[in-house]
Amino acid sequence: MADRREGPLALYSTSESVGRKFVAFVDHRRSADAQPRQLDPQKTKTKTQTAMATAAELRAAIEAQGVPLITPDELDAQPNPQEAWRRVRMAAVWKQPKGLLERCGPGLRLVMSLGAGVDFLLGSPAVVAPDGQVVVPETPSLLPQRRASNDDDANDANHQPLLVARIVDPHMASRMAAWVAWGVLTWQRRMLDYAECQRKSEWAGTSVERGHNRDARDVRVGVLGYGVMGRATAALLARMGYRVSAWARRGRRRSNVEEEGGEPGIEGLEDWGGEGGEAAAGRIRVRWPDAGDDARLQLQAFAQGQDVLVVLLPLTPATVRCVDADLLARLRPNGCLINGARGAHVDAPAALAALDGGQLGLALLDVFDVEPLPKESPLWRHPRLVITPHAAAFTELSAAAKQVGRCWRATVEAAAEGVEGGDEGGGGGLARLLGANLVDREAGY
Ligand code: OXD
Repeated sequence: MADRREGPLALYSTSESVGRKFVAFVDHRRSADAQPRQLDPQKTKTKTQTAMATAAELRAAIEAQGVPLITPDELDAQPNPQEAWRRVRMAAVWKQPKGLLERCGPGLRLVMSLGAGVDFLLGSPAVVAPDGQVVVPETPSLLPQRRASNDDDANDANHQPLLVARIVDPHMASRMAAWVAWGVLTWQRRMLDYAECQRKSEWAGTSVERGHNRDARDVRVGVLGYGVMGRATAALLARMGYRVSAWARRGRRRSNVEEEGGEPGIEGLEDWGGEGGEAAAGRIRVRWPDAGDDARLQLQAFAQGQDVLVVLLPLTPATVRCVDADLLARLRPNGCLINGARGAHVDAPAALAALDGGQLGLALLDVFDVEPLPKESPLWRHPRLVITPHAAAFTELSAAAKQVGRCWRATVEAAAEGVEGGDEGGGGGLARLLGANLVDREAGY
């Protein structure tokens, strides 16, 4: 058990399943060794073998970055637990138990998600699962925006911003893009039909007998969400020749685009900072809602006539259940739905009905209201539904650990320099130091 007598601390709390989200590059000759495996972050780039990490390996990799991680139990076992909790400056968490962060003292400046999503931190509305059960997100913490810097004096001037950060892994984005492309191809090239024929050892007299090849240039793909994942995915699909549009939740100024709120922008991809900084050949039509009009109507207009709808949005109160029967009805018949974001984006019974009625020819889902997907869920069994277990895009362990290390150093540095508060970003110097890892709490990502 860690015995930490002085200095700032980083609270570490994860759900049991945290390791499942990460892959580590390991020397396969040693992977059968005792647990935890020896993962040398310096060597990870030279190995081609990947393996699922364990929670212990994640912790070890973060500690190797110099982050003084400490679990709640270890904090409670300190000689002076109350004082130890007050020394927590940052919390690195994944689906932490409810009420945990509230135990930290006012010195807590940063809560960092050990994943790409932060909905479990910012709170998302309860949703109704396909079986009618109301699902309340595991940890609707609803982190306060600001915390008093002094327990006895909670006046505004003494309130410090509580910032939220997340992991941003470009490899994760390209993994997501590949998973989506696989789904689009599975639908476009009718792989489920062929697989069924193969099972029956029969082509003749089946639906594929007079099949034709549909070209990518005839397929319209709408990507909902134009963040790190959405951009990588749209770029890959555009390179593959699909007619790609993207739905951004708000306009963003990029170096090569003139953005007019609400106007459809045509964006070249030169600004895409994906892996290798490669410029893509295709063009992507990017739209976002005009503040003046009903965003829902505009989303419906975006979905109208698409063949494939890909969901890569953050989960916020504004996006929960955004894919419902009405939106699916806007697609061209026999369309395709792909969800790599959160289960709560999609009204699953509506998706099942659309599959039954032929409005959808295929749905590919990686995320569900309840994970792991309960055995009794009808989503296991529909013949036109392909499911994966939140496995579309794992995070690379060493990249995640380095980012946690960087954010930790930023937190300590900002505290030492007294540059935490003050400016319009609400986080002052720390917000700047966090860079791409910083979450815009209002936007929800
Ligand atoms: C993840 C996430 O990182 O879903 O896997 O947020």
